Amino acid sequence: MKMDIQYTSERNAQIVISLLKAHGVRKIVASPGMTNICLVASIQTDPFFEIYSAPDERSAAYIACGMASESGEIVALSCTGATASRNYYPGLTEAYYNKLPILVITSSRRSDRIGHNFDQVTDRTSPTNDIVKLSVQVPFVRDEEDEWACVVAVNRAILEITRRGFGPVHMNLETMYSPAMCQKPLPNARVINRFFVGDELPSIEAKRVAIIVGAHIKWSDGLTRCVDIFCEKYNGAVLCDHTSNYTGKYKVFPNIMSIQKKNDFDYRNADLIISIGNISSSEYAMQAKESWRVNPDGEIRDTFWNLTKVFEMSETYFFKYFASIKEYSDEMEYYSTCVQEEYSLINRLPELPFSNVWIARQTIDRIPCESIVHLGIRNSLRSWNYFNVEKNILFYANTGGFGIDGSLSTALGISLATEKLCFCVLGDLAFFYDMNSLGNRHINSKLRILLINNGTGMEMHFPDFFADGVVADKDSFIAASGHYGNKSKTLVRDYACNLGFEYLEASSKSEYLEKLDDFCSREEKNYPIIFEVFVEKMDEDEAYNIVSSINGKAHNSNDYSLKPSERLANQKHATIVVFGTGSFFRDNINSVREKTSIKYACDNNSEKWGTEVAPGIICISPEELSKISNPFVIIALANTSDSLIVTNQLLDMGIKKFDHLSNWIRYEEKC
Ligand SMILES: Cc1ncc(C[n+]2csc(CCOP(=O)(O)OP(=O)(O)O)c2C)c(N)n1
Repeated sequence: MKMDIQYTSERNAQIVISLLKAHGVRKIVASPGMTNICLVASIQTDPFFEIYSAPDERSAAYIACGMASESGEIVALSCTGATASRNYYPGLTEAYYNKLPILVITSSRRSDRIGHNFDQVTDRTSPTNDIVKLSVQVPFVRDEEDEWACVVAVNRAILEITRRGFGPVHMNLETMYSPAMCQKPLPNARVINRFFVGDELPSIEAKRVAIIVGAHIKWSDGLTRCVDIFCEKYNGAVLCDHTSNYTGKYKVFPNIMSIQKKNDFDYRNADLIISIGNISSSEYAMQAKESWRVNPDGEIRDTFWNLTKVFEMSETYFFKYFASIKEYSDEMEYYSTCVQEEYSLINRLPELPFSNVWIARQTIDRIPCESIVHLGIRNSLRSWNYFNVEKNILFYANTGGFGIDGSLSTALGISLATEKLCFCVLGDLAFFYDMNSLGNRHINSKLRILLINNGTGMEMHFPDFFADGVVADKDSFIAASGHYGNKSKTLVRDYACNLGFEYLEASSKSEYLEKLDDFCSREEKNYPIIFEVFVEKMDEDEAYNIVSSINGKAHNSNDYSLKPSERLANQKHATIVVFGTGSFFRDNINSVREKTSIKYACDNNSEKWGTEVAPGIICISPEELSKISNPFVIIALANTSDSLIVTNQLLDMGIKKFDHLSNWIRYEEKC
């Protein structure tokens, strides 16, 4: 007889259970308690698992050691709060030094309660060094980002147990004691796998492959060749910005497209992303279902929220292997589409005001071949990334920490380690932050600094960015305008000249172009140069606006950083459905109607289907809801547990745009 297994409504526990199954973790030693009820109650009826009970946690951990060493399988432990997990220490110490595959799942009420005299809530956020290889938190899921964080953390924890020699790993699973055990079937959580050199590697079925390169050190010719051949065989393209330093045949520069307010370009439609390199300042809004990460560090880094495979190996090994198992294909359709889109947009770019973007456009092709350019965080980096350059220039930016504090020092460091010309482009806040480095006695004549002085931190001014929606006055404290001589014409000049720099200055397009040849000259100079360019922040603003509107305007349909009522305003094209038709719905329906027009109500109770639950509002079934295109669901349930069940139900139906009416009410009460 098929058993009717029901799982907890707590999403984080569902994710743990689903991934235990996906990674083949069957054996569990459970100790008694309250906070692990949701987990244990769910798995005890699932015949996949083989559960043993051990009332004493100290003994449980040693039992797991014995089972793990004899079976060679991963053995999971489950315990509750109080001092339960403390009693795992002796057994885990044994497991750590004997490299036994044990997964410790400690359950707990929410970690926010640690240290506030709540009974049994102990701190498990930093375990002793030699009891586990890794410890992760699996918090209660309240939104999409929590869910993503749980999926990644649980995959990472399970994969770590068998990586680079076995060993115990810990996860702390939060609970809210949800009584509902009505989830069936168990929703699948995204599985991440890791591959090593020598493993049988998976095949690539994707029709279009986007290789996305973050900040990357200089490429070897061998790696460039392997990637280019890979692109020719798999209909691939290399999506990158300057800091990627890729100079091969299949380079696409999508920043000019991805910055568009209306980004409806086909470059986004790759089937697979292969991610290499480090942190990038570029976001391409890809639509790919899946991403793979290739890096010798083998870490789980889910930059695109859809990671399924990590390849712990060199990039060259990876691309060479995949290129070797496939014939050439005639199709380079993906690359040609991307490049056509990129160039057609660049060709439509109108004249810009005198600004960082205008300067980038004028200057990038004038930088001599074989130079090095260091781009300041972040307006300079962004502006220069709109424009591709077909020359051998090496680019750097401090994208590791994104600080504005060390651009000049880093550029100086580069100039000390090369014979090449070194350019540094940066804003005034970044310049003054680090200007003492210009007095360093090792400064040399290879250094050329382009200072774009707009008298403010432009990042905080741009109309589309977060700060704009928050406050009107950004100059006073948000963007730190007016400091450092407030665009003084003499401050930098005198400092630079006194330190032996050649000083150039421009306040208009014509002045800039007049001096650009000198600044970019290939000729060896006797002095380092500072070229200070004074631009107006209004022009910076306008230039950004023009660049980001070449393809027309559009709005963001699902911006989670907005207040609840603002989110509604962004759902103009969605069909609004209220889920739940009980008393909470009846009490609040009028106030919801004041904010938006409701198309339907929906309920799990079949008796309500087809009836008018409020004047003019018909109740539909969840099945009917799943057929509506572009729904936005307002969950009208006061009880957290019920809301959770419906949240899970919607996610399972593929509906990701929803909000909780209770949040709105709380928000309005606060205001
Ligand atoms: C050390 C540090 N402090 C603060 C920030 C936040 N931040 C990012 S960009 C930016 C403004 C930089 O202004 P500026 O250098 O004048 O360049 P602009 O944006 O005006 O071109 C700030 C303050 C940061 N990245 N690093």
